[in-house]
Amino acid sequence: MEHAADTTQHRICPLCEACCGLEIKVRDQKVISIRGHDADVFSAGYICPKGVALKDLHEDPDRLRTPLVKRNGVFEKASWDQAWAEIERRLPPILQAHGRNAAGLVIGNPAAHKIGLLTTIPRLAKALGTHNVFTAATLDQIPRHVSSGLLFGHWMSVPVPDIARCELLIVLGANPVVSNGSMWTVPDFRGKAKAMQARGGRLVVIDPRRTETAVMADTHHFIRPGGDAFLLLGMVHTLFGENLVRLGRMAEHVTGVQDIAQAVAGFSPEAVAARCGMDAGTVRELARSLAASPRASIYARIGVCTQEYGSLGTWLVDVLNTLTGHLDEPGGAMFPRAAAFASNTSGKPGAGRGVATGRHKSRVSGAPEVMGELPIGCLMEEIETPGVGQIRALVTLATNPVLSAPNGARLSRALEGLEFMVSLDIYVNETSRHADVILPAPSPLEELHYDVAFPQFSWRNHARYSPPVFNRDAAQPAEWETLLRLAAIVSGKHPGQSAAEIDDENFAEDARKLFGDGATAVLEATAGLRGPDRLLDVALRTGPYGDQFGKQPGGLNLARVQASSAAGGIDLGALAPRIPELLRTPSGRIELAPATLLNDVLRAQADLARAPSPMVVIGRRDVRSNNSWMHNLPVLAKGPMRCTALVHPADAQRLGLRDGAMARISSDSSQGPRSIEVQVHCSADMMPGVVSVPHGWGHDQPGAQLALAASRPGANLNHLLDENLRDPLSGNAVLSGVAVEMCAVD
Ligand SMILES: Nc1nc2c(c(=O)[nH]1)N[C@H]1C(S)=C(S)[C@@H](COP(=O)(O)OP(=O)(O)OC[C@H]3O[C@@H](n4cnc5c(=O)[nH]c(N)nc54)[C@H](O)[C@@H]3O)O[C@H]1N2
Ligand SMILES: Nc1nc2c(c(=O)[nH]1)N[C@H]1C(S)=C(S)[C@@H](COP(=O)(O)OP(=O)(O)OC[C@H]3O[C@@H](n4cnc5c(=O)[nH]c(N)nc54)[C@H](O)[C@@H]3O)O[C@H]1N2
Ligand code: SF4
Ligand SMILES: [Mo]
Repeated sequence: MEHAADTTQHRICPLCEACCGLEIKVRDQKVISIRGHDADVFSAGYICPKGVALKDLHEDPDRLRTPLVKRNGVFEKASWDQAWAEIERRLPPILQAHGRNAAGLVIGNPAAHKIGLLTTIPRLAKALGTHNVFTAATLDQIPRHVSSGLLFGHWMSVPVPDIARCELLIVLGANPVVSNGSMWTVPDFRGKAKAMQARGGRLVVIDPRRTETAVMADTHHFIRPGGDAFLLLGMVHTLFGENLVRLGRMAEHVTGVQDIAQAVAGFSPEAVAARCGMDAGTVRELARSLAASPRASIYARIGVCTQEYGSLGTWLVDVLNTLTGHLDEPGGAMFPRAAAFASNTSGKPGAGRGVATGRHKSRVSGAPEVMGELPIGCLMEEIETPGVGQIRALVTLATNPVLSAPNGARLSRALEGLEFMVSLDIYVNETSRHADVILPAPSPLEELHYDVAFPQFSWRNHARYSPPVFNRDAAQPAEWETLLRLAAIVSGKHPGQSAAEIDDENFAEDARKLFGDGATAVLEATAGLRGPDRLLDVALRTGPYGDQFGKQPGGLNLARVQASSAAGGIDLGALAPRIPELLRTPSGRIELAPATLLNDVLRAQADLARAPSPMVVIGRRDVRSNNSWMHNLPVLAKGPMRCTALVHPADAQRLGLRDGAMARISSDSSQGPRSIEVQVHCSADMMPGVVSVPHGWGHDQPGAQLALAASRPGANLNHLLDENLRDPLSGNAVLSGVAVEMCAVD
């Protein structure tokens, strides 16, 4: 029933990369309904069940409303002043005694969705001054950044399929019907793919499981997990072998094509067939169809990144799109042009410094830094191993590596050995339970929203902003304020200053650096703004569509984007070609054949004949789940158990597994054997020899405060995986294609 006092608020969903526009009805400070915002220029009313669950998240009794301080091993509710006092008492002395690297910083996935975190984390990281920075990127997409950085000169220059115009889309190791897209912001993938099919286009899916995306595809091929780089090498080989290379407009912008021709010489479709579990004819056909379609692209995601050859595979996808003339072409793989915060729209167009990796290395294993971070698999050894630079104090922001990363049991033990740990989180989860102080983040409905990262990967250009739906409790700071206070404590600067004062000082200093004599005018033009709003205003105004502080009347600024919220934001048009302007490589070209990747082809060559394991495990996502943290929300948690092991009926029969009964899955990692028990579901959608188990479960750990999740904990896939297995180029964890054994539980 409509009510006179109801108000309608518009809000971008902060939960996944699709960034859907929501319409939220509010009465008496309560959410009454959440639906898709039909007028949203970008998502046009699309929504998934997780968006609706924002109501449950906001109301979740387990969500933290006050800081917690652990005393004698037990969390006690504390005031913000008490929490800050505890941090001040315990954290700086550790850094003073042992140096900056004694601190570790771990950043999780939700940070990517929060402007307050993304714009302020660099300040905290600088204040900490540690090399020991870890993020969920090394469980996820860092290989994607490696290829982008090396080829195009910036980590965030990611080509995405131009789905509105393409006629052939090959999807490799991604399930966008369920995940709603990743490193590709594409709400309602299904609707867009259907529209492509209706205009005669084709969707091809390559996945060890006949996924929800594969089901709607025109063609689905199974692939042996971990075999993608080999399939792709075979495809590149075919392009050269059959004279199908057509660089088109890219010809004058690319270097290294001949090096690639030489590097792939040993990877004929026949040579790679066994390694990727596909026949040579299919490999060849895939290459031919990509080459023959005028508007086509190949897109790969997490299934390809979370492998031993994660960087190689991701790079080869870019190589294939380039060699077939689909890079930067309408209907192909194109680069979005974000309205704010994109490094590939700032500085001098067409060339730059490029990227570097390995500027420092992890202390224990010597793993190279990539994008300023170390592989999260190295976190435990850095805490456990004595010596100079040992991590003794840890700051975690919106993360749950105890469930999300391999071997959480070892990580839990390591965390217990820390001298001090502080977490910024909304829950006492399996990771933050180990903290000495937990600082609560507000409910997402209590924060303003503008996506910093995802417009850089979006299917169409847009600018959208949401104000907070609710006011915060008077004592509850915004996340950016919490981070600035934390940064002040560890740097010893700004004693006694409020977050607002610190922000004003920081901004004035940055404005002087950035605008020189123009700083005063910028300060005046943004007076009245603070925190992320002020940074956003500057980013929009100086961005590619900006008003340039009045020089481009009619251009974007914060006020204009804010004013468009009820109308569903501002549409900035279809993707348009950006090469060479986008490039930031030293040569000003697409450096298509970086030495590190050519070397990695040699590693693959040496590994070409590796025999298959009889049974390997892969992951799975479910629409009603989000990594490790939405299992406490009633609207999502209801219904059948989602943490199940899918196996092919023939495997079940061979192994004596019964549908619906429990099975033990065991692995033999570098740290010894480990096993979990999961309910079996027989499914002909699985490739024989492959078992699929979702990640993010295992909520049976003592001390976590997630009552509903604990009532159906599920098993932790990552307990089986090996923290020491990773793609050496990017540091990304190997989460897919790991050898396991299965047997029935008596
Ligand atoms: N085996 C396997 N493991 C995987 C994956 C896989 O495919 N297979 N996927 C990996 C991927 S892609 C990712 S991104 C990682 C994710 O792993 P993580 O980044 O470690 O985190 P999440 O499981 O998403 O948990 C995030 C935590 O942030 C908290 N949180 C939620 N919202 C907010 C907020 O607004 N502010 C703050 N401060 N905290 C908040 C929640 O309490 C939650 O516990 O998991 C990875 N792990
Ligand atoms: N509902 C829901 N949505 C989410 C998330 C969630 O947890 N739940 N997580 C979000 C996050 S953090 C991310 S990063 C994105 C990820 O988004 P996607 O990359 O689309 O993720 P997945 O759905 O895990 O799809 C990976 C696919 O790779 C397949 N696969 C596994 N191993 C291999 C292999 O070796 N080769 C090939 N070719 N395929 C393989 C799997 O079967 C699976 O279908 O999803 C986001 N969206
Ligand atoms: S698809 Fe993602 S962004 Fe859209 S409503 Fe669902 S969780 Fe939110
Ligand atoms: Mo992710």
